[in-house]
Amino acid sequence: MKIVDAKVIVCCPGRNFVTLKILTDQGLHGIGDATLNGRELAVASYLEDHVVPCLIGRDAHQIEDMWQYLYRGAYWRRGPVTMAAIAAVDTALWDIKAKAAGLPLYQLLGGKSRTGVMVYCHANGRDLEETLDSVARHREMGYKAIRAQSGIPGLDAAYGVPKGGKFYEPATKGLPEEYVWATEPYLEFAPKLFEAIRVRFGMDFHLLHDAHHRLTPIEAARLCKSLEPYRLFWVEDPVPAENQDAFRIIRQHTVTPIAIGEVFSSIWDCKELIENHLIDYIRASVVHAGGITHLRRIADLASLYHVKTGCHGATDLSPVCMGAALHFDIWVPNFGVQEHMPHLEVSESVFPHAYSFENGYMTPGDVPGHGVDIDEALAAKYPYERAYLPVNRKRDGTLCDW
Ligand code: CS2
Ligand code: MG
Repeated sequence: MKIVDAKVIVCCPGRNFVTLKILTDQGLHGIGDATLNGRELAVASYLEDHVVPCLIGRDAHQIEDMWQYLYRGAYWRRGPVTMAAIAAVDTALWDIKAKAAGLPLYQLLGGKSRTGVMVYCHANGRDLEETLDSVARHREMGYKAIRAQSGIPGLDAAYGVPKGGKFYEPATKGLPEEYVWATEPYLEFAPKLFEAIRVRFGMDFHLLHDAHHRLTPIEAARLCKSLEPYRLFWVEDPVPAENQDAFRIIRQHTVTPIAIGEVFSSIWDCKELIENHLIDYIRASVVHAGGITHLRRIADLASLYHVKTGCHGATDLSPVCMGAALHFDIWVPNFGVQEHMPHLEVSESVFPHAYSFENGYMTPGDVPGHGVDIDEALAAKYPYERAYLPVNRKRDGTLCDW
């Protein structure tokens, strides 16, 4: 089966998405997510100008060879742009192969390992009370795992909290917004938030939190130790992870589980963390970590060290990525949890899909392929609009991690 065409579709139905569509001489097509929030056009160009010309005429069934060709053949390896482009090709080819076999993608990976995919949602609020109300609403919706993020007394903005009660979307049009961050009020407030949640709702559900790369290792150790009485399922991204060895400091002080990896683009970003038992969940995703082919390798390494998967699933990962992730999730033996941040209706309208949510679990559906498609005519009605993720500064103006 030969690749006869491939196109990059950039659209903005509620937010920007980049989608690769590969067409074959047997009339089958496959699609892959290539969205890199805030740098979308870099991946679109990488695909359009450098990858697509190399795809035409190649055998669509040779997924592994294509992956190696695009990874090793580029000479300049790894990184978020390259690996999102490779991911899009990989995901589209898995979609095609499963369609050609007349099977849902998970069957090609090894079949179901569980009846459903446990997902976690985002509860948030501008203050403690609003966050408690949001946790209550999400428990009523049937979620078994809930991430809680709250505004922090003394700070105007906090990660994960929408402004003005709107739907949370961190990327904003125009130039990057700048927020003020201070660690001290956050470390003071966080234990109070999680104590209030456990006092009001008890211990019978999974409670998660995202520190979003903002702490030093010893600050992260202090946070995680202070949250031990509230038995978190994980604290995510406690520290930026370029220095994987630094996580030893966190490990020495606390038994709160650690999750990391949504910004990772290859197995090399997490090899030390996994091999030294420094994390409990790996958050790498289909779109950012080289597709199904590479994410399987990361999960297999993780399984040797009792590390489970916890794939990133924010709204800047398109429904195409969510669909492919759910096939991966329902197969992968060392599954932990899948992030579920429901897309806007307008986004979902462009990406018809077979996956569904019910009572805290998702299933990928059983149609051939990964079960997601793109309505190109509708996508064309939502042209790209440049948008950026925010930038954080400390009160004295020092630039810090958002
Ligand atoms: C967050 C994301 O979902 C998460 O865990 O870290 O919202 C992240 O901020 C965005 O995906 C960045 O584009
Ligand atoms: Mg995160």
